[in-house]
Amino acid sequence: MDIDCTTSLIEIKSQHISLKAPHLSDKTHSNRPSLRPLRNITRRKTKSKLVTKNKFYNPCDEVHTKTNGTTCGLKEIMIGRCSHYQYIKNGFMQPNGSSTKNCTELYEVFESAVRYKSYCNMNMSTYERYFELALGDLHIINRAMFWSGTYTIAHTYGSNGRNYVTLEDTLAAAMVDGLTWCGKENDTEGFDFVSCPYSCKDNQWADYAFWGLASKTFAQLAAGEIYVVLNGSQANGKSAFRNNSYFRSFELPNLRQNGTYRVTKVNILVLHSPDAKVVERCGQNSLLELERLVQNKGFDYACEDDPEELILIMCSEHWHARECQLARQVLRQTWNKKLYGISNSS
Ligand code: N1C
Repeated sequence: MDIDCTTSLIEIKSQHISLKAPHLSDKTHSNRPSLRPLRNITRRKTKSKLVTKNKFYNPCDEVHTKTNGTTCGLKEIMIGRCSHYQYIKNGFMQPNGSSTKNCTELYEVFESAVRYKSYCNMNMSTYERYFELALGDLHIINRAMFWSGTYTIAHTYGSNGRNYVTLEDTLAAAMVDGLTWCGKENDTEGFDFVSCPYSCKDNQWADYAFWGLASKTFAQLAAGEIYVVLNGSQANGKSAFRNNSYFRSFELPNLRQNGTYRVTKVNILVLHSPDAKVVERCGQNSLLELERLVQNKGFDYACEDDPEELILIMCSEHWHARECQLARQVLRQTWNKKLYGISNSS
């Protein structure tokens, strides 16, 4: 299955690259661990009811209970999301001729990888069959979008796969995005619904078993020109292209260098938040290192600071930022001209 630029609803020009949002690094719906030494893992926890570890108490007896463990109704949610995905995305994510997935089978493959298994025994091959089945025949041509430190804007601009395709727009990730799960040995349910470990001190790969492989697989599906949205105004001395990022650890190393579906060009978009300090621009510091790595892999490299579309999206949510004031006035005048034929009416 190919997701080609021809299926895109907008025209994509490689020299003009686009994205969204003022809060560049906001993340939502994530239970993914950050790529840090394990003791520093800062996985987001959902607000939960206090649930005690009582052998006979099943927190999921109450509908919609949120715990620190496996999401109640995991199976139903995953199968429901899968069916919904195939219904909704048919057309632009799954062009004619692509195979429809059997959602129950997909869930069962996922479940067999994790149920009754100890979380800390997971590794980067645990979910291989799941990704193979969910994404095996997919190629994302000229539309794959990677990001680091720019979750919100990248997803807004990507527009749920209509413009660009992020990892979360793929079936394999969409089925579990924002959910939590962990297996439990010697248990009737085979899942721990009370609490999941946040890290495994003897096996850091357990923490990346799913999302590490998801990122790696997504990178292997990307073909042609790809887009990477980076944050050039990171706080706390963080660089735009930083060590320990998923992008650097799992995605960049796995971009295809050969074959029909190889990556040809890497388009970097560096964003600077309105009202925030500029920390790095194209051609500076960590972006130089990125350029070197990309070229060593034989890909063309382009870097653009703040493409206009992205400035507009950033300003749309930050109208009051100093940098957006003038743009706002000019837009008002232009629209007035369009509406009334004059540029200065209020
Ligand atoms: O570490 P990052 O960025 O470089 O990871 C981003 C990179 C993207 O291109 C995605 O394909 O890796 C993938 N990815 C996600 O899709 C994702 N959704 C939510 C990686 N991490 C993801 N998260 C959460 O954001 C997770 O908790 C992880 O630790 C952060 C990483 O975000 P980042 O530093 O902005």
